Amino acid sequence: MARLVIVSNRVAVPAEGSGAVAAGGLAVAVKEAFTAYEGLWFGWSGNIVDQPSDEPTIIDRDRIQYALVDLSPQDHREYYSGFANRALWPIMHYRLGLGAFSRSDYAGYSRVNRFFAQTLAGLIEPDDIIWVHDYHLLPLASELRGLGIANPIGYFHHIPWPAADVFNSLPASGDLLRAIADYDLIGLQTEPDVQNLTRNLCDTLRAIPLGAGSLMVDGRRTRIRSFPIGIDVAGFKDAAEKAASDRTVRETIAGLRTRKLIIGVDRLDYSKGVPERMEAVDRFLASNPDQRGNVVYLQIAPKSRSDVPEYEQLAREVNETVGEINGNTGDPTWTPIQYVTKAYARPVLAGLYRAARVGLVTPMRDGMNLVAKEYVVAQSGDDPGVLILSKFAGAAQQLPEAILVNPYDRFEVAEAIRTALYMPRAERLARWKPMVERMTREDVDWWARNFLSELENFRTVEREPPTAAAAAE
Ligand code: GDG
Repeated sequence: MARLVIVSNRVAVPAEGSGAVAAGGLAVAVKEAFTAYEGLWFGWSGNIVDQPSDEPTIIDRDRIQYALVDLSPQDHREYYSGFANRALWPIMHYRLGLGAFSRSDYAGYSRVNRFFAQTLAGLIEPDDIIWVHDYHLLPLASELRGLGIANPIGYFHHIPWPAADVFNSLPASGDLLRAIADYDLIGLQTEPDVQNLTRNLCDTLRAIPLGAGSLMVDGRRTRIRSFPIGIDVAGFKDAAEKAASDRTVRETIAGLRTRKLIIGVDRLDYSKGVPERMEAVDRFLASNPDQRGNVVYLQIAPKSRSDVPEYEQLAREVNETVGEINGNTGDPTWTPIQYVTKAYARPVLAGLYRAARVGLVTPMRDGMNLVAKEYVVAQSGDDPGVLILSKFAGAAQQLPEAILVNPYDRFEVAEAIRTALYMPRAERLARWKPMVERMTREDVDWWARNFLSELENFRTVEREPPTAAAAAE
């Protein structure tokens, strides 16, 4: 059996004896990817220690080998909280005003990528294929190539790839564009993202298009394609069906009485548009006074990246917005917004999605957005709810039957809530059916197989020799 090496910033090692990988987006995806391969998963352990060892900690569990490295406080601050989450994340999500670039953070980002490459290189065998995940590791292939690693290396970018003018506002953008071309295969979530990166490589680095997504960049051939990530449809559907017996789900439904439930589920991140969505719900209640007391909006938003100042600020803003709306609009018998920052177990989440008449998924930008897909899959086929989805989420490309909205326009979102609540069953069914069918066909397994079969092709492809110009550099 060939070996697949997965590399991600954070590695989720399952508890001993659990027999499964930890739940959560990347962990589920990785599990699918490993079904056809022997697996090694390399990345950060989550531990911050004063003197990280150069030797990874190796853990063997359920057919997968985990190789974990620790980070120093400085690494964590500069590479993770700094460059990855205060410079790359906002820029990739079109939030130029929130981008905080610092040279020392960028130096830390480059240093940790080099450290990952040096530690990983010793574990690579000649027949391995390597699949790197996400924006923390853009320069990893370039570092590995510098150490003589010639194996096929693919990269999947989970977040949006912005238009060239936005990306190029990042002071390190030129270096990062050159580095990314060292991957054999670059996977993005959507076709517009593919066009953004391709155009940028062509305009900025004079890359030459070779057809079918392949490009020659600085004498190296790379391929850029969209691979929209899917979810574990069978598992999620099953959890949603069984969740009716769960206590939290039962009590939430009982507490609603005749009220209709509108649900939002997001990591507390400014890209997800949580305060903007609350303002839209407020607008809806203001212009539909007959609905006061008849709907409840439940927002589940587990805290995330709390050591990054922009996230702290967001948490405060959301608290204030919730307080203001509930204070101004609610009464002793009815609280319009129920807001919780604790994380719920996946089966509970699935049951709550199923109980909700409206799924409100309105990120300002999102690479894909798995919540939109989970909401669709969790619905009952007899009486499905309605998905309201931001047109700036990658998921909108695969879910055009949702009510698509501009999340910046709270009047439009308020109107969509009204449409969703009054939508007749026949229309709800007509919209839901094609979506659930597409999600079932294009699930996480489909995504992983597509990416890996494409990456496998690079085993056999003769790498293009460098052009004379590139060799002379
Ligand atoms: C990145 C990209 C892309 C949320 N609250 C709870 C909980 N969640 C789960 C959801 C969903 C996941 O977290 C969030 O996934 P998203 O796709 O919505 O967003 P990101 O975390 O930003 O993910 C995104 C994704 O990567 C995959 O490529 O789609 O665009 O930004 O699965 O259900 N899970 C549990 N309890 C919670 O309270 N168990």
